[in-house]
Amino acid sequence: MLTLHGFSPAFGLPDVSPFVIKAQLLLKLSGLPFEMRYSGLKGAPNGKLPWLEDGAAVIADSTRIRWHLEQQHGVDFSGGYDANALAVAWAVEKMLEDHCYWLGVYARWADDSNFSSSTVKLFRKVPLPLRGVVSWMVRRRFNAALHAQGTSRLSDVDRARLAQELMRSVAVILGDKPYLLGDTPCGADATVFAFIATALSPNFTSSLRDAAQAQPNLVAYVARLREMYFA
Ligand SMILES: N[C@@H](CCC(=O)N[C@@H](CS)C(=O)NCC(=O)O)C(=O)O
Repeated sequence: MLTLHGFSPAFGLPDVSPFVIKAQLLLKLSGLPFEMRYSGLKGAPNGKLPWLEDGAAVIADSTRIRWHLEQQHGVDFSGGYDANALAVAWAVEKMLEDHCYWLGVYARWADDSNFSSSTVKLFRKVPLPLRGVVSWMVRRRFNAALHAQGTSRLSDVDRARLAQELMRSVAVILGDKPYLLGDTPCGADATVFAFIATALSPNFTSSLRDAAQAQPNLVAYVARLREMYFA
């Protein structure tokens, strides 16, 4: 049995982490039986989630999980598309993981109003006397990462513009197709769903959410895949 380790469902999403949602959807697309375990970061081989247990094998990182499913279980995530289409899909995936991700982290951790109305709920299981200090420490770590990566050094106007360009690009590539590249899903659909669904979470007010909401085909895509895979 395959076991996928994640954080937990939250904010109307299958998981707090878009990378966990991506891995979850890859497993669903693979058709292989698997179970979810919400074990937190304890035991995570590289200190991050998701990670997968497959018998004695331990695989950290959502992209490595995909490669593992392809190499060890013969899963074909190409959807039968050609090399040009798959190159576009790979670029979209990495734009979402390395760019959209940080705009989302900014909305959750740097924005005071979102933090105090929603993000702070992630700490509800921490005993009360420690809750304030633990949430402060985790927030400080995310804000340091946002500073190092650069997203928090931009103005609100620039972040909004980046969010709009990003969502517009994905929306143009998706067009009116049911999946990113056509009539059948490919591996990149797991990433597109995970990151656009996360951006659309109603719990966080942000220019990222506004930019996603401004693209009706992205909103419809997320609703469709949610109904098909996470109903
Ligand atoms: N490249 C990794 C990224 C995973 C990742 O960044 N996970 C975050 C949650 S979204 C995490 O576990 N962070 C915990 C930490 O940094 O302490 C993947 O694709 O799985």
